[in-house]
Amino acid sequence: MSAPPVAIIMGSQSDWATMRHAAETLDALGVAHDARIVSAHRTPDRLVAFAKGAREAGFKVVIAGAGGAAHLPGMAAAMTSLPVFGVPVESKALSGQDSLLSIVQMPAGIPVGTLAIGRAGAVNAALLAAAVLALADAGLAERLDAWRARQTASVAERPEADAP
Ligand code: RP5
Repeated sequence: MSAPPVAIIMGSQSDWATMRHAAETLDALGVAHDARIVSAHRTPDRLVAFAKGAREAGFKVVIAGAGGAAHLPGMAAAMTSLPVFGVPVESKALSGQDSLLSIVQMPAGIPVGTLAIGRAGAVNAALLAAAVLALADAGLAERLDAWRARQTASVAERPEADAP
């Protein structure tokens, strides 16, 4: 059986609080996905097996979230030519700046599309994954446009005085 189009991988269970926002955004767009814990440091063999087999398994896009010394997105990208979007998870020690710099500064030749730190990055990674898949899926393109139109319609013209 072919894998769903999007793989969401993360370095630890503790990353799920961030990465669930990618999963929820894909759910809202009707994009099937599989979320897995794959640590570059603690489960390196699992990472190799996943990344080397991702295309053959049927995945089309990989979203990889990690924090701290965040090697997961880059190492995954080193072993698959599928598009890899990296989400820097907000770390306790350095507020995710360590994660961001670990993910974004890839050497030329192995790209990782790096998103913002934390929830915004997870949501946007899902939206980018959907945009890539929508290139070959007219129904998804319509759902993505509708998602964006709903977002636009939800923005008030003026702030509520007592809202946070
Ligand atoms: C990274 O180390 C993970 O991606 C996580 O963000 C960070 C901390 O992991 P835990 O100690 O919470 O498992 O590999």
